[in-house]
Amino acid sequence: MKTFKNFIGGVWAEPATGDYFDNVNPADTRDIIGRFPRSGAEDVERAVQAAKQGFELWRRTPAPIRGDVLRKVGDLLSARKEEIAQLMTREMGKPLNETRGDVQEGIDTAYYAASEGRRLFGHTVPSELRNKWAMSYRRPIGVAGLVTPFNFPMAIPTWKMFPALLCGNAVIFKPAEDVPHTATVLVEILLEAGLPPQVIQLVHGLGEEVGAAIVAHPEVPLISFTGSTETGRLVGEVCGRMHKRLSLEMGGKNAMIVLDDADLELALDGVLWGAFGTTGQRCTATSRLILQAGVHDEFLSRLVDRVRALRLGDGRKEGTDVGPLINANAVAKVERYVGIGQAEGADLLCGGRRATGKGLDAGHFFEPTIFARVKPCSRLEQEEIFGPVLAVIQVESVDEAFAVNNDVRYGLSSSIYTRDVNVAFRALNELDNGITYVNAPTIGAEAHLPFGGVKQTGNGHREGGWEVYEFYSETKVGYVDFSGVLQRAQIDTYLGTPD
Ligand code: UN1
Repeated sequence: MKTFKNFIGGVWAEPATGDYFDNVNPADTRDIIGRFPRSGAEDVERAVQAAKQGFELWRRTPAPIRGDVLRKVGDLLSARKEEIAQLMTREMGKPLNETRGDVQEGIDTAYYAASEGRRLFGHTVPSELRNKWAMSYRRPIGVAGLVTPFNFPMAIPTWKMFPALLCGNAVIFKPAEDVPHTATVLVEILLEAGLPPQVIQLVHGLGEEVGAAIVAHPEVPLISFTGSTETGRLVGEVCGRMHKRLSLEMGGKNAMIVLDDADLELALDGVLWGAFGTTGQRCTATSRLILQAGVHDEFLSRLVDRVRALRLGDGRKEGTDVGPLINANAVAKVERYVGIGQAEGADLLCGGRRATGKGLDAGHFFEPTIFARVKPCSRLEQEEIFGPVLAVIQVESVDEAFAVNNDVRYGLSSSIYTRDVNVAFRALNELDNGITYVNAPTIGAEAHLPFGGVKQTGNGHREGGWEVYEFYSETKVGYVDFSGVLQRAQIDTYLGTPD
């Protein structure tokens, strides 16, 4: 079995701890992909010291040149897209068409970042004084600690890493322990593209050990974390105490609203993809379906037929619709919520148990599950499950649908199916989410638009698009007075000093 290493200080390095963990294929737990370092605080310390050196070099590299490296990264990802998708599916389970999309999101992010190297706009504005210029511009910050989840092993690390690098920061990358192989390949590609080796450090291991050490390190001023709201709260507490700049992307309980006038066939395709794509393991997953009374029964019966026909299996096999959950803990959590749903009196229409049978017994498979007659404000309706469980709520009116959508503590994405343009625009205005889709499901964000949510989904920052470049850089203002005399702002112009 292959043993993998960290990348610290410009070399592939064994962990100071001497410990390793197995990386297991969730579709077949007998298939071990390799052993990866279970690193500790000493590895993080070495990574930070190396990254500080990398930062000194990289921040002096002109942004367009930094962008050229990222363009090359995009080219290399494109050339190896199929091979990387294969290893990603083996490592985290989702079907190949999804891992191909995940790599494509990384490619899109790379090319967008490359182009940003020739923008990174500041402002030049008029000064209130004569012969004086006033402008703002962007500077890198330092070492960025990036802690990423398993569900998008390529896209999410690239969302963070490419803007961080483009802005001139050095990076310490701690990928989820379920997907260390994809992370290793990504770092190999960055190096092949010409990134100076000290600029990127890869430290494998567990969140409680490596992630926590990065977050708490005084010389890492910038932290970006995607994961659960519970862990995000701990990260936020530490960063708050230490005055760090922090971007959090956390939970979701995203709803799709289907109104009486909707195109039902379109909405059916949408909910299948939104709820059961990635086995429901997306922060953008459709985990609630809000049906207006006029279409409720018909839509549900058609949906249950479609869900029963979904094919579970190894994502590398042609024809697989739904892959496994990521690990045994995820299965246990989903089982727990099925129990909660039943105890709360919701109707279990399909699924609700581990999937067994041909080719499934050695993997973490769970049957796509639908609960109907779910009560607003019940736990099943409120809490993030991160699995293939859809909670259906019946409503009478548009107003009630909007109220149910908004009455959760999360606010990532929402979706509405209607043919009424006025209602569609009302939804854009009134749904409390960072992203609202009209006539499309709750998933499918594109790399060049800001991504993130309101309420307890985030802390006000956005990934993707133009906004993320503000997170990874500091605004600085420069004033140049070329008048040759002392000019006093707020005073000389307004107190009548002559020309
Ligand atoms: C996530 O759900 O964790 O919008 C990220 C989407 C993807 C990214 C999802 N582009 O579904």
